[in-house]
Amino acid sequence: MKKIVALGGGVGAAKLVRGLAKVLPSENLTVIVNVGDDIDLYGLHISPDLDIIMYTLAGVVDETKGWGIADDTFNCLETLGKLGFETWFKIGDRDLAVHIARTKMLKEGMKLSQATQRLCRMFGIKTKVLPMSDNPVQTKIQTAEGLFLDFQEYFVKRGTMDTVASVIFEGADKAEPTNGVIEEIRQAERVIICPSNPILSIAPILAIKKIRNTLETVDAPIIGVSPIVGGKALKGPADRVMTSLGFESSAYGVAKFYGNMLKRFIIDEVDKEQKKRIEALGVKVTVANTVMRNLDDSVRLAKIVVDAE
Ligand code: FO1
Repeated sequence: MKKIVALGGGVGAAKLVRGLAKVLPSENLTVIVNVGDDIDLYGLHISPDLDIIMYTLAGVVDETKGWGIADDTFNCLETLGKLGFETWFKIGDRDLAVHIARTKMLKEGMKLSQATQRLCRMFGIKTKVLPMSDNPVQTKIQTAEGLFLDFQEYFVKRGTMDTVASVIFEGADKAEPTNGVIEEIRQAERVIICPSNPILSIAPILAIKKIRNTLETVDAPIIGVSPIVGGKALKGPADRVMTSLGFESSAYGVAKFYGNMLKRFIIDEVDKEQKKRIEALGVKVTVANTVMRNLDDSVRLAKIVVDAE
């Protein structure tokens, strides 16, 4: 059975990872997760992308939103609002328990990767979930109007309304990959770049030099899945961010963004006419139905990803 490393961010990655976890033995799957979206709120350390992956693998995610815990209540947030705190980041009561537990572990001296391992164990998750780094990396957004925003301010507070002029991964130049990340990539029989936002979810992982260098020199094929279908992002602002940063908002544009790192790119059937253009970049192409509306879709796409040569 193939050993697979998947790189990803939030909801799109979680959907594919859920499928991969169904088709692979747990010891054969490692997920390396973006932490550039992490935020400190009310004294708590929140790692939204790690949480989305964990909740999805544990089967407790709010399927409608793709983040947060299903059937959560918001009593704490409501009271915080009454006490005059900002409440734009919608943390549910059960979700809050995870942030409290994580923050306590970090305060006691655990690394983020150790806290993640403990949380995964508590949720009964056997897949190895690794933050890309134990060091802080903060995604910052410079807007066309000259604002300099924290990622969640751009994403949630302002609802991605700003035109992105540039993206900075603060701390990435000094960040080390989490222990085990490089070895996992080197030992993998294939590396999957999940259908996550290339610029906001995958680029922060690639901004860690040792991870990028390893991916650029690894023998295992790197297989990407396009998060852009028919020119539009399946979720979030990837299409607009690609355009504002000068990339074509298309499967081709994403393949070009990843450059010669990619061995194969999986694009949606609606984009099949882009196959030849992408192949001209030196990337093999698989055309498939890539939209994951339910677990069956995730499993179907996971099988395609695992079997693609
Ligand atoms: N996403 C939103 O669009 N709105 C929210 O209020 C929000 C709250 C939130 C709380 C905890 C958590 O773990 C994730 C949360 N997310 C929310 C998701 C998250 O901000 C983004 O989806 C990712 O950072 C992008 O991958």
